[in-house]
Amino acid sequence: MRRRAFLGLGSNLGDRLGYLKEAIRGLPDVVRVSPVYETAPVGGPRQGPFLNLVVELATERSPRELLETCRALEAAAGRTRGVPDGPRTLDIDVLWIEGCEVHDPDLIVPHPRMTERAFVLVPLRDLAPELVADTFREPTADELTPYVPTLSTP
Ligand code: GSY
Repeated sequence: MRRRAFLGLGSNLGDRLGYLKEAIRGLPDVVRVSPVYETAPVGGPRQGPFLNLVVELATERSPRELLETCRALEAAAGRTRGVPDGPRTLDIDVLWIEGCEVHDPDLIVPHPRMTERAFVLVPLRDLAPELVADTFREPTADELTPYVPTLSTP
């Protein structure tokens, strides 16, 4: 059965837009891509700004298959796992999959921190306003203020 699913993508190292574009090319079953936002880093050491976006899929892949695809794309982008929450060429998180809940040590769906993160909620709301309003929470006016989509489209 094809399910609606959302992935959150971010990059703050090297050719940020290039890494995001390459990842989108490598993802299966893409339906739509949100605008790209340049966002201040949340957590971790001092580091440069991220480019963030959300991708919608209509997919038959399982949550674990999606996680494996995300990890493979991160590795292909040269992602290294050094400093916790440090700068990265590519980060892909499985955010939400229609009708699915997963509570594994290495995979929790819906993503447990997504409602704390305006860099997820804002582009997700662009694609699925009803899902954000009904299932998660609307970003506040203060959170929305710095969120101006960049001119770049992946
Ligand atoms: O969890 C995703 C990686 N990440 C990000 C991000 O993608 N965007 C912003 N703005 N801050 C972040 N901090 C971390 S960790």
